[in-house]
Amino acid sequence: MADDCLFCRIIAGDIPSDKVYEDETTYAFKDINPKAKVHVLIVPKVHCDNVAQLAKTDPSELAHIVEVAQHIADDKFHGSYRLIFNTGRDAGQSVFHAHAHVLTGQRLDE
Ligand code: IU
Repeated sequence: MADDCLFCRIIAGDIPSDKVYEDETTYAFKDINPKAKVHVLIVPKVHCDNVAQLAKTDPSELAHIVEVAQHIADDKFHGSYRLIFNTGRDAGQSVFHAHAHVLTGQRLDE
């Protein structure tokens, strides 16, 4: 855990969050500034800075995050969803703990 990392502190329960899913390696909670009817952030419990680093250090956890996204979308919107990993400040990454944005719960093709 990184003490200065917001998502590490959320995972530890030091900062409250609206939990959607949790297992041994992964935590998911509602984004505080939702961009869709359902907007969930899925994060690995072990700190790493971004998805590229996660793919290198723990590819099975990255695959697991996709499984969790599918599970959420199966539950909320017949399996359709958008999965986004902002990577780098210039791409809009503002929290430097790897996380997937899952957007679902509504049509996104219009
Ligand atoms: P980004 O890809 O690093 O920009 O995503 C960070 C997200 O974290 C962003 O969508 C914020 O709304 C969200 N967030 C949050 O859910 N809870 C918080 O306390 C903070 C940011 I700060």
